[in-house]
Amino acid sequence: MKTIVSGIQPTGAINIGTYLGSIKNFVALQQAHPDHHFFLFIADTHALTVPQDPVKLRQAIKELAAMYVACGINLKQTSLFVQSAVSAHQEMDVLLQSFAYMGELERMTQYKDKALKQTSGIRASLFTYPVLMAGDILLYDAEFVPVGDDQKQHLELTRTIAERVNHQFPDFFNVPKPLIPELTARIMSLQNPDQKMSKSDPNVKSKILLTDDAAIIKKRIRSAVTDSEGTIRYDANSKKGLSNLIRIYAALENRTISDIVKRYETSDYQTFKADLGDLVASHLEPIQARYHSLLKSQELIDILNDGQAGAEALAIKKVQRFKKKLGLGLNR
Ligand code: AQP
Repeated sequence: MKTIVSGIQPTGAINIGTYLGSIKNFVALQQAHPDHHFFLFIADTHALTVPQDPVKLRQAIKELAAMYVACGINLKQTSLFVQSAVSAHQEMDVLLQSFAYMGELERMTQYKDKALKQTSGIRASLFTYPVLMAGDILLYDAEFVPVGDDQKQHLELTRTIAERVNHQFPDFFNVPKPLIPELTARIMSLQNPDQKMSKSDPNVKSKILLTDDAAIIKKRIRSAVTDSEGTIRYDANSKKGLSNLIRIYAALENRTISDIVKRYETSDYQTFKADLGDLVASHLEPIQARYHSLLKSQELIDILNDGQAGAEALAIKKVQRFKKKLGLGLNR
């Protein structure tokens, strides 16, 4: 079975950056790869790399699961589950710790960035995060891993770890390939276009949440930082804010950047922003309706239970085979 793996951390409400960089692509990928099975998980263990309130974390897990389904993933082709419920992820993490080197982990830019933002103790799990991520992917012998730009370095390390294991035990892991969306690899903050739009950004104006109502969405886009030139054209260096909005527009309409620029070349920023506000709001409306009905339903719990069973069927066997290869236990 050919597989594609991806996860999202339940570290806050999902914004349009994660949606365009990750979730929306799954739906397209599922149509493009009908012969592949998708393992999509809520990366709750990863969330513990920074402090979490347990009550909020549990709620965020449920909300993320509902959002995945509401965004239209094809459940016939997907095992959707909570990472911590499949203990093979933790086991694989421990085993792979012995195949990653300190120097490699020290070079990870996400670790360095996140460590800089911490005011108190930096957790060891933040440092070893990429090893858990490697385990998440290698457990299912993923062929592809759809990721945003920020996860590219972690995926390269996953490939290195897989190749290191394969050197000792030929062909044990499939070496996964990243799938990085061209247009939406990095959706930027609406207030600081030098920074990625992030769940953990405390500035509410920096992002559009998938649960925001139409009035808030339009307000956020109206107040998005652009420039004073006043001409609608794409330049990711000198017009970062406007170019970010153009990318969001193009991705939602499944069009190219030049289609959008051409359409608005004689318009002003106000008109463009008003149209983008309408587009985002109407795109999210059906997703929000499905999300709210799923949140309260038994259907969501059933989907997660089925997903967990599907994931365990593969993951447990892979860990057992790995332990045996490594010479662990007595293999009675
Ligand atoms: N702004 C973004 N643009 C494009 N892709 C993005 N992704 C996240 N933000 C953007 C992609 O979504 C997937 C899930 O990401 P994640 O939640 O596991 O981790 P993250 O990248 O650390 O996301 P955040 O929002 O920045 O979370 P916090 O604030 O908690 O650290 C990944 O494929 C990611 O690339």
